[in-house]
Amino acid sequence: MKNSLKDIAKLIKKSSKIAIFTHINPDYDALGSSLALYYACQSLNKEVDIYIKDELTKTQRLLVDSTVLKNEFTDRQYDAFISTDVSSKELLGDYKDVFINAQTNIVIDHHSSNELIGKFTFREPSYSSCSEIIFLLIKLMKVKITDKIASLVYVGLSGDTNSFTNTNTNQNSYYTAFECYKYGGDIVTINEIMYRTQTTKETELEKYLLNNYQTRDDVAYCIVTLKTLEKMDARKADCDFYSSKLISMEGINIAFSAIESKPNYYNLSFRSKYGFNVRDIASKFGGGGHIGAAGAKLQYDDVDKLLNQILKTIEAQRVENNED
Ligand SMILES: [Mn+2]
Repeated sequence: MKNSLKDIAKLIKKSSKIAIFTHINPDYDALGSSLALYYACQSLNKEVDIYIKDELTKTQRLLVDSTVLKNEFTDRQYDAFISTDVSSKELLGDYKDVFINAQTNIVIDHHSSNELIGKFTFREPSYSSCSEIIFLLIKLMKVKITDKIASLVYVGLSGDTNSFTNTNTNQNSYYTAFECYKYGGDIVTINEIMYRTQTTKETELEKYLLNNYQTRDDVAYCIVTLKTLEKMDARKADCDFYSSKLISMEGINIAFSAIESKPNYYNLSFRSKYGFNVRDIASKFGGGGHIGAAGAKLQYDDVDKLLNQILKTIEAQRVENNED
């Protein structure tokens, strides 16, 4: 059953102890949506904790205060458990059981999925980011929107639209951006950090990408093994920009990266140009996401076979979708 945001706002207002969760390997929208909600609950004098286990990237740490994040779950006495931007149980990581077994769990999301349903669920794929939904929710909660909240919403919105260039960008994306600016969001600094700050490590990783990407017809891809990551002293999250970078290439309609995050475990990240669907491809590997940006995680012993499997799946899916 789908609940209204108004119901959820009321429920949160009634709760005094709240736990907030988002997806593993958090991206900007995961961080923006969960933390904006965290500060909103705090301003209503709620006792609120936010659980994120993954270590944030250097860039992410410039945008959010990582010291408020908790990673050890010891206390189950919350009135409400809320997840933001989480489309499936698996993406809750170590908090999966805690969240699913909670008495009052609330799912707020913008993926077209029905793999995670809470006692209360608001899921609306027409929003380009979950942060936009959280922004509406916060308004319904009658929270005073601070510059900090406006900045976090903007971080999530900008992240999921890739600065308003992904095909999911719509009028509400721009309207929310306008509102974030109006409420004092630090747009200039956020843009500087997200799009104009490249660490030396990122430059090295980009160099690796440009030297090692491959193409097959209109598909571009890059495989990164654990050995390579270790050699570059990098983590999977540091390579998250690979698929977005590759999709911008002329003549490329589908791009992906396969990054080995632990021995024989690969994270796939897909991007497509307008008119091409990568969500259906990711879902063939047990993942999901959006038409233009999707991902999956899987175990595979042989990297060459994995690559073959991905390329075959892309072809098969295109036949099914009737894409040229
Ligand atoms: Mn999102």
